[in-house]
Amino acid sequence: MKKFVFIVGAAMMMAACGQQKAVTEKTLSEQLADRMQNLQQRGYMIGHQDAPFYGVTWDGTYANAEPSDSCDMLRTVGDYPAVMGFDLGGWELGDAKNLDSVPFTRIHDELIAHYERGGIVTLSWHPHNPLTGGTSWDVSDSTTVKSTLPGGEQHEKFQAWMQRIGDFIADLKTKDGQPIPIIFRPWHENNGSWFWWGQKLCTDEEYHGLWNMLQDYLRDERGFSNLLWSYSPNLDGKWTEERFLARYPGNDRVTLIGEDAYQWGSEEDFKAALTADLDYLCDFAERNQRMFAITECGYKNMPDSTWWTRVLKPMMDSHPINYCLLWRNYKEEYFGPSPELPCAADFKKLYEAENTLFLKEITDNKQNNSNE
Ligand code: BMA
Repeated sequence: MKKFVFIVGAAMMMAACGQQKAVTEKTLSEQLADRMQNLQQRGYMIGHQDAPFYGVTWDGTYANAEPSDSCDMLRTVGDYPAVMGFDLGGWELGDAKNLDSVPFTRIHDELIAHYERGGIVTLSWHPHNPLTGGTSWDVSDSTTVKSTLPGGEQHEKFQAWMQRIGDFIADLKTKDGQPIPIIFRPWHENNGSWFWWGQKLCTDEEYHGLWNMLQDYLRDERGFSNLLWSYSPNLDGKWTEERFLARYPGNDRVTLIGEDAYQWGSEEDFKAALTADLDYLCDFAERNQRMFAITECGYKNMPDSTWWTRVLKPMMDSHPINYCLLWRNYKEEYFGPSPELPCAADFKKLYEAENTLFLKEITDNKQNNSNE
């Protein structure tokens, strides 16, 4: 059993009583930000993408699957991830299943279920290429972003896509009809050039145009004050302030700065790049009073059974990060733990560490900070 820092909890309860009025006036996304900041005083949360749908040895995506309790993290350590990630790719076309074959009805239900069990939820979006009809990864035409902007040939189509995304978000409500606070993370990994909104696929102005168009629509036109906006480029290794700022949407548009960081090559290269990026981005976040998270992470098919505590954990321990979301587990490509894998014992060590937060450790805190 882990020890909790009761002093922090007591201080937060006192603060919550003293500021009852201020707290009730905050939007759902501001309340979520407060909760995340409070949690960060205890450590960082661990998350997992698509946790309730499939895993290394099981698949619950079939048509009439029951809401699942087969989550690989739960099977490995006996607790759910604190943060669960879900993806909307395909919804823009009206598909019944997302790009990873998960029925949208299940995404809707499991996102709500995780929030209702006290967890934190995040949505990403891998939309199709509106110009070519290909996937997010279709980078064959560098005018795609431009085509979605006002005056562009795909602008009308893209507006319809945004409307569909808005309709999905509007449906994410608790049983008593309350909207769910969601970390929303569009247009990610934009410093790479593998998505149609990537570095070489649009100018800085076009990228800002794309970001602002989506945000202005969802936040202002549709009025979704439950979305906490996350800007999350990819592992870079050589950020400069000038280059980071060139596509940063701005403090008025971003609450959480993130980075997607996978080890693809050598351990040495990964450590050097991530350490450099965490040094820079955590400092940027602090200077700008934003939060920071590793918004996607992993080492594909985990070839190293001690990676969690030997490689990743020391870098997270030495930087002020809010959470780390491991990417999805499925049988051909997995980034999280599973009891059958050699890395399971090491993941249990990560779980046992005092500064790593899973669902059970964040749910008491939720009660201290909620308005209900
Ligand atoms: C990528 C891979 C793909 C997947 C996509 C969206 O990183 O995992 O297989 O389709 O994310 O989830």
